[in-house]
Amino acid sequence: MRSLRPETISDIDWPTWKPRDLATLLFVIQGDRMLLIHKKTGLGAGKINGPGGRLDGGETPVECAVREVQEELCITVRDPRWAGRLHFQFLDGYSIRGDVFVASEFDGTPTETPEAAPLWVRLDAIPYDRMWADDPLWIPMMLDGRTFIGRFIFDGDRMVASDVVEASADEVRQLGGLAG
Ligand code: 8DG
Repeated sequence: MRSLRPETISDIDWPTWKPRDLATLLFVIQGDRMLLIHKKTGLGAGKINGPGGRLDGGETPVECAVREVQEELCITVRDPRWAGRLHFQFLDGYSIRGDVFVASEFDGTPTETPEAAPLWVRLDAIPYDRMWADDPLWIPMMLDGRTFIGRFIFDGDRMVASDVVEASADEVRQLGGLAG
C-alpha cells in the first residue's frame, strides 16, 4: 500500500498490492433468475451474496468456487466460467481478492446449510440494498456477459472508493485461464 490510510483508488499501488486472502464467488444464472444466498457465517454474514469463500491450500479458484457452492448449497455446478476479478482493501489493513464465476447448470437441489440459505431472485429485482455496496457496480456487467476488474476501498461495510473497468482481452486470457 502506498498510503497508510488510502482514500482514493490511486492511493494504492495495485501492481505490487498483495491480498491477505484469496476468495471466489459463483453466481448461477438461469433464464431471468439468479441463485443467491443469505450468508450466515464469515465475512459478510447477514448479507445476501453469491455463494463463495476463501481458497483452501493448493486449490485453484475454480476448484474453490465449485467446492464452496457444494458446501454452502449442496449443489454441483457443471459449467463454471470466469467472469471477473475483485480487489478489496479495508482500512483496518485486511485485504482480499476474489475471482467471480458464473454458471448456468448444476446437479442437485439448492438446500439450506449451516453457512447459507438459498434464495432465487429475478434479475430485475436483485436486492442490492441487502448486498455489499460494490455489487451494483459489477453485477450488471456480469449479467451482460462482460468480464470486469474491480478495485475497492472499504471502511468496514462502507465503500470509500471504487473503480470498475471491463477486463482487457489479455486479462481475460491470463486471469480467466489461470483462474479456470
Ligand atoms: P471462513 O470459514 O473463512 O469464515 O469462510 P469462507 O467461506 O472461507 O470465507 P468467507 O467469509 O465466506 O469469504 C468472504 C466471501 O465474501 C468471499 O466469497 C468473497 C466475498 N466478498 C468479500 N467482499 C465482497 C463484496 O464486496 N461483494 C461481494 N459480492 N462479495 C464479497 O469479501
